[in-house]
Amino acid sequence: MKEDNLQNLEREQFGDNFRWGVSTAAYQIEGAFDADGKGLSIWDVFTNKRGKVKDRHHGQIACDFYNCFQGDINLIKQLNIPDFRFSVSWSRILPEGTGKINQSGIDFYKRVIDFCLESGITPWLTVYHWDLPHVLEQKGGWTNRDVVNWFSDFTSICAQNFGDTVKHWMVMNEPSVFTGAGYFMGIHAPGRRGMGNFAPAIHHTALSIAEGGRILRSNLPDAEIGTTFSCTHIEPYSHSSRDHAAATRADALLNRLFIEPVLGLGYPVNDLPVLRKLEKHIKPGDEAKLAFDFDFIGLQNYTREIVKSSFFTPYIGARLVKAEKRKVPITTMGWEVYPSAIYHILKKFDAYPQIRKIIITENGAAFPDTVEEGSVRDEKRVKYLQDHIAQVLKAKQEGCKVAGYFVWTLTDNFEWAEGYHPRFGLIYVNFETQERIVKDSGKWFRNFLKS
Ligand code: IFM
Repeated sequence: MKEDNLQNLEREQFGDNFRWGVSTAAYQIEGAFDADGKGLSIWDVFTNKRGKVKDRHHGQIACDFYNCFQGDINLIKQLNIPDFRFSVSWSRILPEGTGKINQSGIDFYKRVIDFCLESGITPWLTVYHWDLPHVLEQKGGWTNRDVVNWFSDFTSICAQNFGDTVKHWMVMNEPSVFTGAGYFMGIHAPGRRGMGNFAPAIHHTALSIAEGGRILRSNLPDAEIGTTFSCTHIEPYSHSSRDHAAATRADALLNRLFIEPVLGLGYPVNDLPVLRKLEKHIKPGDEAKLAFDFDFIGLQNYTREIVKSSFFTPYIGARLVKAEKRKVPITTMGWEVYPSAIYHILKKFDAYPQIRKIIITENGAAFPDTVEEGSVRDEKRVKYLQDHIAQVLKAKQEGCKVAGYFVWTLTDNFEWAEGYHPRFGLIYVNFETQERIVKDSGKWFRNFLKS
């Protein structure tokens, strides 16, 4: 898209029905980790271990959204953002993972939802954003097939308690990240490693996504039901057939592993033969159970990756060529700033006839923001958002079935293994005082949404 088109970027170009929002997740913002009967989650336990999270940061207080939610929802309103995506903490609702409901947990989310509705903001609820109850991890977590039943019960409880007021649902957030980082690489909670953990975690998560969809649909026939996936635009390092094959394997792992089973296409075993290791966890009848016809698919894109063949990388035979080494512009996360990635991802998934509607459920960037004279002049983030929204518009104008865009994220928050260092928010948070300052990016988004 040309620069002059960018200057003219206006909300109206997307049409009246296009959804605009901001996304968050319970553990990253709520704090109040043991308040009012909440049980521990795997992130409460993981952050307590030495060497897991930078500077031993944790989410015990985070943005104190548990106590500050009214102020934060007021800020969403001030920024003219119509839709608010948040997740519910499983261990706040079911401290033991299953069984007895903690009514205070239910009441908290009801207060959040009601306050959104009173403020004219539409709530979008994610059932699971990575914070499994610790007691369930002690029983094997996502490697134990019983998790499908535990998750189903939790999903039913959410549907029954919040379904009368919440009309937009997402079953899970980025399954490839929490299974890959948490059960293969050990860099996210619960910190497990290896294929012996990863393979069952993949299959039980995939079954739970589809089952969660079925439970929400049967309880809430009028609700719009989706689930979200992380997607990275992948390019081979060179024209060599080895690098092309490596890029195909990386694409199967990072982009197709969870989406294709949901769409009824099964796991991408042909392009990623190591997925044969899932076979011993697949029971008769499972293949059909993996599919569910979601109303929308949430795609979350931040960057692209360049992939090189690597004989020494087990299972996948491919490695990512770090953006830092490629001398390209990067964010605090070390991710390349490459706006057309979101366009390529939209085109890629638009080509699947099984997908009815796409929503960009996350996109955003972390940069090293500073407060000067009470302001945060984050022009890199303003440009990042403008350039990415322009790419979404380009895809939409070419007929892509994209129907919404949510910024990651509202306030600076706990960025998992990176702690509080990366700041992704439209709103700056002073974590000592909990003061909020709307950044220039927040002001830009407010004006864009008003237009
Ligand atoms: O903070 C995360 C979020 O929890 C899931 N998607 C990517 C974001 C940025 O890393």
